[in-house]
Amino acid sequence: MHLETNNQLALPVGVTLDRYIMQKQSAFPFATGELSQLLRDIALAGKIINREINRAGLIDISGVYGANNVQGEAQQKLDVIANIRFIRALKNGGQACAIISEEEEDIIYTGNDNAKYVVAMDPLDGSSNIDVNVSIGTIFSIYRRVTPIGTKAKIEDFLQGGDKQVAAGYIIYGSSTMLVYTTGHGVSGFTYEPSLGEFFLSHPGIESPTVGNMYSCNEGNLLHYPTPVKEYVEEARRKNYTARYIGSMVADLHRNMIKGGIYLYPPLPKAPDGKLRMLYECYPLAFIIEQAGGKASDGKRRIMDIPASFIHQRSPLYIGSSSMVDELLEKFDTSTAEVLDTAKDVSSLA
Ligand code: AHM
Ligand code: MG
Repeated sequence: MHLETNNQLALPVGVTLDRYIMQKQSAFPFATGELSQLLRDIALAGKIINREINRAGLIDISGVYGANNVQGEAQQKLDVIANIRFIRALKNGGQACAIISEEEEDIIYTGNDNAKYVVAMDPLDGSSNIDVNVSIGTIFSIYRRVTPIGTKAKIEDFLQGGDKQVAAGYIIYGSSTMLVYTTGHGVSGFTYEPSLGEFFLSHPGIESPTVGNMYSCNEGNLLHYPTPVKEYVEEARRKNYTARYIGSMVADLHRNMIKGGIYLYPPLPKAPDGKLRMLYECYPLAFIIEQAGGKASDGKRRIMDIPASFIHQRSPLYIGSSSMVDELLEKFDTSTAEVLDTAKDVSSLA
C-alpha cells in the first residue's frame, strides 16, 4: 500500500501519555504532580522492559535464571531484569518511598523517605510464557503512605486494602504494547509507538461489556475446582461459550475488558488460598475492572473489600464482565445454601 493512500497514516498521532497525565493533573487544583511523575516513571520502566522483551530472543537472555522467587517459583531472566529495571526507575524517579515486588521477599526501600507513595508490583506476570513468545504483562498498584513523610515506610503502608489504591494499572507486552491505568476516574489505555518511543491514547474510557461469552481458566484443573466453579464452567460449555486461556492474566483480563469475558483462578489442592497475589495482582486488576464497569470477587467477597494481612497474601480470583461474575456468584450462593440445607437436615436428625 502506498503511504499517500493510507488514511491511517495521515491521521494525527494523538495525545501522548505524558500530555494526558498533565491534562488530568491540571483538573485537580491542589495536585502537586508527584503522582503524575510516578506514573511517568512507571511508563518509562515499561518502555525499557518492552525493549528487553523484544530483544530477548536475539541476545539469549530468556530462560530460567537459576534463582527461585519468594513463592518458590523458578525466576526467568526477564523477571529478574524487569524487577531490577522497575526498582531502578522508581528509585531514580524519587516519588516512591518503598516498593514490594512479586520477586522479592521483603519491602524494598528506595531511599526516598520524603516521598508520599508506595508501589506494589508484579514486574513480569505470566512469566512461564516468556520463552515461548506469548504475551506477558506488568501490574502495578499505588498507595499514599499512611506513615509520616520523612520516616521509613512500613508494612502498613502496603496493607491498607484495595479501596485505598490511588492508582493501578498494567502494561501488556503483546502484539502491541499497551499501558492501561486508572486513578479512580475510569480506565484509559495507551498504545506504544516504538518508532517514536511514546505511548499514545488509543482506548479512552474503557468499559468492559456487561455480558460476554468467553471464559478463561486452566481447565486442566477442572476436577479439583470447587463445585460452584465446576458448575459454572460446565454451564459455559453447554452454552457454547468460547474458552480462551493464555496463562498470562494481564492478557486474559485485557481481552475480557475489551471483548467481555470472565477469568477464573479458584483455590486448588496445591494452592488452597488460590495462586494469585492480593497486593500486586488481585487488588490492582480489581480496581481496574471495577472502574471499567466489571467485577472481581473471591467467590464470597468483593476483592477490594478483603483485608490484606501480609504482603505476599494470595486469593482466589474471579474477575471480568459484571453479569458473568454475577452468574458465577449465584452458583456460590446456591452451593452455600445447599451446604446450609444439608447442615439443617443433619441437625434435625440429631
Ligand atoms: P506468575 O506471576 O508467576 O506469572 O503467575 C501468575 C500467572 C497468571 O498470569 C496466569 O493466569 C496464571 O499464573 C497461570 O497459572 P497456571 O499455569 O496455574 O494456569
Ligand atoms: Mg504474577
